[in-house]
Amino acid sequence: MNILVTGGAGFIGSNFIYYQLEKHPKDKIICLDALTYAGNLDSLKRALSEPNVTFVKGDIADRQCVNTLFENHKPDIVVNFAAESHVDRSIENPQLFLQTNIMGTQVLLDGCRKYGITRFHQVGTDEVYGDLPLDRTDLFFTEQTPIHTSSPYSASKAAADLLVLAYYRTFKTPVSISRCSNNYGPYHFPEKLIPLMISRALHDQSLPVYGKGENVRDWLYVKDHCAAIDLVMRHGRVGEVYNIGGHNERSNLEVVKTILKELDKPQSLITYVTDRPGHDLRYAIDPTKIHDELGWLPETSFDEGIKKTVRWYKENRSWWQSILDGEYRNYYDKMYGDR
Ligand code: NAD
Ligand code: TDX
Repeated sequence: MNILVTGGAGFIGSNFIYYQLEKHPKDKIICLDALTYAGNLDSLKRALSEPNVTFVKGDIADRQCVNTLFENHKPDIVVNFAAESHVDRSIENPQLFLQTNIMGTQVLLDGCRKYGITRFHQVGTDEVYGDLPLDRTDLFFTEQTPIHTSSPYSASKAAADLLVLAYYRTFKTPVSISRCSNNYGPYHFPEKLIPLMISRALHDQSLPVYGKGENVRDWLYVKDHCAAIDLVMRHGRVGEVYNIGGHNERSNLEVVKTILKELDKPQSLITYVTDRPGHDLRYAIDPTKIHDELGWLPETSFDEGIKKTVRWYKENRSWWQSILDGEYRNYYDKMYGDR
């Protein structure tokens, strides 16, 4: 089987490639990635030495590049991780999110139509459902929850999901979509909450918590997400959406305090900064469908996963330090300088 993994040099995509190599060593993997600020070939070092992994640098919105890739590599399955993924950046520059997340998805879908595939799998997000109130812990996102987006990022991901479903209905393209809650684990870019807090705490720098730190996210260890995507793209029903989450809800403040405890650093590092505009209050996934249909269950509890993650960041300092020393530093100063 030939599997085209777009965005494979990013956080979840790189973890997914390692998961595939372990679980399906006979399959051939072609990684298409534009290597934006978030793409990092260092994350794929071990994978790229495998004979069944090919890397192609290119943009999913570049039709010529995508068509050539289909002609050369004849993928059976296309799994689309490539995206602009950071909510704060989408508030600064929505246009890029529309270009990559919507137009890019459309170009890939056209490639699938033109050349034929057995499955196009779209890696989606729970953010398309908007948010839930903090005081209604009985409520969860199901696949029937209406789309109700808050940020340019989530709006672009929702538009992409709708396009994917439109290609299924109109052109019978064999698609599936998964919508996952917040991931964490190795190779997570240090602009996102957990790696940002770990890397800053290791430098004894202040930890910028938005608002009062009360917002709740439903955390899933990245390997559990990779296992779920693998099941859906191979065995999930065509035309269906599957929610993925492990019932690990934590407030941001709880997460930051857990990290500080793990690192034996003082809580005085916590600094409350101006809230994110439009900040979603609470995400919480109901994963009943993927469990009942495909038998998926997460293997890693939050307590275990956060320990593993903190250890990984301590042991792989050069991976994130080189990011912090580069262009990213200007972004951090711009984002947090006047907050
Ligand atoms: P990431 O930002 O770490 O990685 C994105 C990757 O896509 C990078 O390697 C980047 O270079 C590449 N890319 C960006 N634009 C591209 C383009 N035009 N053409 C080709 N490659 C391009 O993101 P991530 O956190 O790994 O997220 C992967 C996917 O999972 C995204 O679609 C995201 O919406 C979704 N998702 C993420 C989470 C999460 O918690 N991180 C949760 C649910 C869903
Ligand atoms: O400095 C920070 N301080 C802070 O309090 C940052 C970067 C974040 N936060 C808060 C905002 C959120 O409530 O932490 C929470 C998590 O923030 P992010 O790591 O930016 O993630 P989020 O906005 O929840 O989106 C993530 O999960 C869903 C991914 O980035 C998306 O790609 C995915 O779809």
